[in-house]
Amino acid sequence: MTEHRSGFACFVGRPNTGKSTLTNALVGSKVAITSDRPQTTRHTIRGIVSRPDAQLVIVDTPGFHRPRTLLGERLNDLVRGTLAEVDVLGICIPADEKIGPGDRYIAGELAKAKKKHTPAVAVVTKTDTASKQQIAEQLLAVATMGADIGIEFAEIVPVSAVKGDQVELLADLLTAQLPPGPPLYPDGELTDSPEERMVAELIREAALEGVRDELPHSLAVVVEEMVPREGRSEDNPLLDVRADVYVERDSQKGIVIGKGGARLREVGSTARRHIEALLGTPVFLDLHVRVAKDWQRDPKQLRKLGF
Ligand SMILES: Nc1nc2c(ncn2[C@@H]2O[C@H](COP(=O)(O)OP(=O)(O)OP(=O)(O)O)[C@@H](O)[C@H]2O)c(=O)[nH]1
Ligand SMILES: [Mg+2]
Repeated sequence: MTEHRSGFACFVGRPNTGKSTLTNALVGSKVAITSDRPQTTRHTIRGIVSRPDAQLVIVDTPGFHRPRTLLGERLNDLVRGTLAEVDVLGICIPADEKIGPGDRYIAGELAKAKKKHTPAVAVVTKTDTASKQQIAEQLLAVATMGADIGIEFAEIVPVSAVKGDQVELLADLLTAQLPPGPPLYPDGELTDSPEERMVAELIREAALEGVRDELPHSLAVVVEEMVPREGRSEDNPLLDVRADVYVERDSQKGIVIGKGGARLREVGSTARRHIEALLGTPVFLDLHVRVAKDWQRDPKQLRKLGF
């Protein structure tokens, strides 16, 4: 029998490179919300992969971005802190996009963290969107970038989280970099995110669908209350969830609510289905849209919204 291993791997990378989708694929369950809007992830989210020989905890991060607001700066600090704490670093670079300054900047941040001898793995994501030749070229380009920056990747792995290609292999390769140790979380636990955070995220994910420009960045969700409806019998429960959807300007409020409230109703019913699936109980979801003026730049508001 081999020795049991356990520890943490984190994913960094430009916005939209598939970090959260890959985290979910590795865990085999949706622990992080995903969207085609950049900067979807705003917290570090731990997804737990338990196997007989190892427990691999994936830390999905907001990536790294050019900070334009106080929120952006806070998120970058959060990611930097995570890099210093994990056992193996993962950088995600999509197969279908040329390597750019953003990737090189992030690889540079990894190189700094790697000074502490943390191994780094490069993941070429979204291989289902690229030809074999494109993938081969990207693997080479990633190795070249690593050499330029002075970071030697322990592995460079092509994966498709959507198709499930090579996801198992990536789990094996990350696990191989972990130190020996006992499980860190109880078997069967998939994430340590509090339920209220997960519920808020599912609402934000539904609200992100179909909004454009600056609005995705302006959205924040806070769950104010989650209580079982009184007077319900045990076999007919209902959970009352009351949540606030925040935007930054009055003009955005109307967009989120939609004509006659149509859009908000749609967001509510999509989110409710996902929350019911997560919690395994029928839910009554009560959403309110509120304005928190320029919250991304305001320390007080950021605190209120959980950053
Ligand atoms: N075709 C394809 N699309 C993918 C794959 N992985 C992710 N995507 C898509 O890429 C977009 C971004 O995915 P996310 O997982 O949210 O990316 P992220 O890196 O976590 O993004 P941020 O949290 O904003 O930094 C979504 O529309 C995903 O559906 C993949 O393997 N194949
Ligand atoms: Mg993400």
